[in-house]
Amino acid sequence: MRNMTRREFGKTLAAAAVAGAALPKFAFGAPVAEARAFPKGFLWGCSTAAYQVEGGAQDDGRGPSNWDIFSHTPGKTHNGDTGDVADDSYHRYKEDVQLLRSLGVQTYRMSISWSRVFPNGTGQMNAKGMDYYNRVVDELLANRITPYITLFHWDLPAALPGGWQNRNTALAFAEYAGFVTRKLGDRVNHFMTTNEFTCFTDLGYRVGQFAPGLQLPAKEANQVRHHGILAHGLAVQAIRANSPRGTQVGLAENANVYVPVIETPEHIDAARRATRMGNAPFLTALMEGAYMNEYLEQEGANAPHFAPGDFNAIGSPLDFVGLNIYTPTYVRADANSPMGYALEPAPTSYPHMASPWLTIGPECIYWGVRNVCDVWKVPAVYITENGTSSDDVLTPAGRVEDTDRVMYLRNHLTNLHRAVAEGYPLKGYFLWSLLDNFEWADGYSKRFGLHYVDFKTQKRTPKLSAEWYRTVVARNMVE
Ligand code: GBH
Repeated sequence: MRNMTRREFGKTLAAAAVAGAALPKFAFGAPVAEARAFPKGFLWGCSTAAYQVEGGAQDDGRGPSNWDIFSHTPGKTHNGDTGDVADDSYHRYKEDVQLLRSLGVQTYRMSISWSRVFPNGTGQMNAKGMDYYNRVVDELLANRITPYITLFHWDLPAALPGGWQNRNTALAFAEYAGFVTRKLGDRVNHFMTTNEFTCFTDLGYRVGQFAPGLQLPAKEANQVRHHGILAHGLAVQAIRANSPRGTQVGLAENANVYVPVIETPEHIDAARRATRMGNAPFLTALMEGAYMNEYLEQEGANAPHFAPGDFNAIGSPLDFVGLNIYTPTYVRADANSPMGYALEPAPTSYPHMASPWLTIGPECIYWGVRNVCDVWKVPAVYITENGTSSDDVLTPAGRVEDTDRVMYLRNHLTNLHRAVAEGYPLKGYFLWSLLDNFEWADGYSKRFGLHYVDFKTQKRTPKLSAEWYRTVVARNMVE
């Protein structure tokens, strides 16, 4: 190195000082790895559910479920669509595992069709049905993808008398859960009992929009809710009794997510109160091992009946809570209301995604995690579903440019990162969904997949969002 004159040396120092003051720490536009990096070991995955993807409705001895019957009843689903064929994953699961592999995800959340394993719900087991899940699990593991299994994602064996109106259905569920964990527990370490209580209880039995399509009075509908959470609790016990030590048990719940209208202590407090009361029949009851007095008072003579001991099961400690998060509910402090909060309904101008119910508010994914952790101190949380429908168009060139889905996901993951940065015990994220599939009452009219499915040919085409998600997973970071 040549010697510098004093003057040159002085100039260099001055320049460095100026640069130090004026330049940002990182160059503009360059990715900052630390900024939105998820922790090492964070699990990225995709989610599906049996009735929405499998098809093979009558194959190998599967019994009918309430959704087979409901979807085959005229007027119940969009266009009379059914899950008879769906994505035909019953026959194409190997191809679907390769889609997961090409995304680079570490995990896959799938559900089991109860009536494939027990065609009548109880009694005689169907070995061929169980074998299918053995094959899927083995295929996933051979591809180094960890299965997370939901035992009940709404498809209830039709043979069970009275469905969820009958308390015995909860007992039957526990038996089935114990059986499946005995069969898969050597290879599957994570089980979720039920998916979204409100959908298979209230929407099925009170509102009637989902199977079995009943509109029961409040007293009976509240009893259905109770049987739902009892089923969960008894299943937790059955899974623990029938699986190796270390098996992790949780559920997937679409808890109402309350977002403070302004992030100030009073509104944050309101969001916490709303989290307890707004989830009183379900998550609150599980987490606290009791119904809130306010819930019982509110329901009065219509409050559910419960047997002594029910809450021993219902309040069983969980290893994790899975949250399905799509939309926010805004809440504010309100000193005039008995519970100290008031909900803010969305103005008519509030924007939404392709499904009208899917109002946009990406901060909900952060508040969902935060509220649940702050209120109940849960040991671990997963986002077990998050995603959106889009009016996807397959171009002649074979592309789907779903920029709206990418927008939705990017905003949610950015907000989810905040939960990670603040130290909440978030372990993983499952995107809904791997594939376009049978969207319940909306039939095939709403597409939620990272892969476009041509339902005539069953051809899968990765969308722009698949490419985007692959990049997120590879970098373990949202840009
Ligand atoms: C999840 O439900 C489900 O777990 C999954 O199976 C489903 O495919 C996915 O979301 C996408 O919908 O039509 O206005 O009456 C999310 C919670 C509850 C949202 C029922 C739609 C119907 C609203 N869902 N709700 S409306």
